[in-house]
Amino acid sequence: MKKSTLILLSSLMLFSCIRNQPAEQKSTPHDEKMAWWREARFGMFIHWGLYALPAGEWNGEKIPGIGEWIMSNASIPVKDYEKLAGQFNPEKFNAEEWVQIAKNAGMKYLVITSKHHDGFAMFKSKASRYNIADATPFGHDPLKELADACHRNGIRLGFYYSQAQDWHEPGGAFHGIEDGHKHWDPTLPREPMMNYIENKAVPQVKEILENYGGLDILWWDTPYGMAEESAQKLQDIVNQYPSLITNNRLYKPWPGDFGTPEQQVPPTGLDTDWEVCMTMNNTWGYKSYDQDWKSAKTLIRMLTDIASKGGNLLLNVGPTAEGLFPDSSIVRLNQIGMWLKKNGQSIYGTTASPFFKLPWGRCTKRVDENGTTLYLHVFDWPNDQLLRVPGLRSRVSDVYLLSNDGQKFAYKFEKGDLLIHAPNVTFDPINTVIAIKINGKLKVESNMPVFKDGLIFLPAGFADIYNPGYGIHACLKGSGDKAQVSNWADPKVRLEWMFSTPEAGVYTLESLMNIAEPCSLNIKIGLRSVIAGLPSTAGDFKTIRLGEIEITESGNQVISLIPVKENWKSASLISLKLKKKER
Ligand code: JFZ
Repeated sequence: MKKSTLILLSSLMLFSCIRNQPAEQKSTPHDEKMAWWREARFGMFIHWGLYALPAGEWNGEKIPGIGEWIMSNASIPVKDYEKLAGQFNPEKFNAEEWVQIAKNAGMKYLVITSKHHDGFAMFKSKASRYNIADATPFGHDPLKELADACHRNGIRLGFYYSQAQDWHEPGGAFHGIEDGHKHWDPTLPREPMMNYIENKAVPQVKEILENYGGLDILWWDTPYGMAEESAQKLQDIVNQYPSLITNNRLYKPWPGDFGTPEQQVPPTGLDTDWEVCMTMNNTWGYKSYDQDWKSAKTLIRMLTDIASKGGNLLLNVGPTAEGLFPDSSIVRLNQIGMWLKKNGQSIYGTTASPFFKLPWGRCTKRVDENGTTLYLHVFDWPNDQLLRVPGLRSRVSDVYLLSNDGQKFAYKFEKGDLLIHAPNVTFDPINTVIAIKINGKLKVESNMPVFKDGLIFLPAGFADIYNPGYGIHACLKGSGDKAQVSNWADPKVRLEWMFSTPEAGVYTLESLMNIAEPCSLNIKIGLRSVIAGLPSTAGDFKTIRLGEIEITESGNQVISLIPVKENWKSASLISLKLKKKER
């Protein structure tokens, strides 16, 4: 659920009725346009272009970084990169097959690179001859076939278009242009960016919107060097297509229809519509030797996590130069599809969790004319046969296994929590979905941590982990009392907890941590901050005193732990404790 909603709601009242879209709120034309997209929850991203040919290697050298950036990362001269077009002949490309794989994975839409930063159009274009139909032995337009296959199969279609970066054109942008850097190829003459916008980007965007039977999504990217005037020329075209959905990457200050967290899942929901774009390994465009694949379990839980926060997942595939999806991608998509066939009802058309944090998993909800259903996504099946649903204040009419509604669960209320009797069988080790039918209105009392006897305990499982898109990700490991934030090695990772306190005052801080080498943490609450020096704990978890900090106002707080990057090495954390200091 959204952090801002939470703070607002719980500061208004402790006992609250939380709904994602209040019934009395009328839907606007924007809501109508977004309706299918919000319902869809899961789509496929496809990064396909000339870069699939070198597949991560140039002149016999493995080039680090994401595959579709090889031209820039290996500083390949424009004339040399152009030669790839002469070899591009994806004879095994089969649009129907691609769409079937997406559909079978439970994906409802597909977004494909029509032109990436390398400037090569993967569609037939009159605006530039540097395109797949005119410059390759393949000689025709695969996106036309893909569009037809999508329409046949009821899959919504989006095109990615790199409107700013175009490494092939004298007026195109590239990484570093804003800092005055030069293009790596000195033989490419320079022209004003507006020339490129007017002569290539604008006509090509018109082409893709006109020639494919209507796109559902236009996915802009990396607005490097974009002037508002250029962005406006493109937006004017978009405005002629009122049902077209666009992202927030046309021009930095413009929000578009949805936000695009990249390679990271935000720890809480966002105030806008949003879609996480994510790779299954570490590259978007095909790299032959990137075999660092996320497991199906990770991906299924990720989709669930995102849905529980109200967002979409756009999961990437990088096809080969032959036109095939990598086998490792197909295998994972198939596993996700099998899970969704049983449990799709708990993902499609659902809205965000009404709960603060659930130590054992996630929750999604459905509110429709048949009433309200909560879907409990159990990642860690309870050992003590009790699944606790904190602060549920509604009446309940049924609790059952979503994949088999004959499997009912006994339940009772205790001290304001719903306790579900979970038998000693794990139904699905990846994610078991239990449905709760709510009788009447949904009411949930927030289980945000509150001070008791001048003390507050903030466990790892309640932390919001802010990971960087590109960098080492920290994660929650283990469950229950042993849950820990581990792999906290990248100083860009910060941890935050929300809690509430009835009293302003000075608080002492301590934490149960495992610290590899002496380092320091910047700790912030509101406008106050302290730097805590952390000793090495010699490979064990130890209680570390972090100093004291003043909380200047009572009510809801956010505490942040931010590594001091100069000396950060690696740490794990089990909990944080705050204690009110007696005067
Ligand atoms: C962009 C592209 O550059 C990339 O090739 C891919 O298409 C991805 C989906 O989108 O990736 C980015 C965007 C922003 C940053 C890094 C990569 N960034 O801000 O560091």
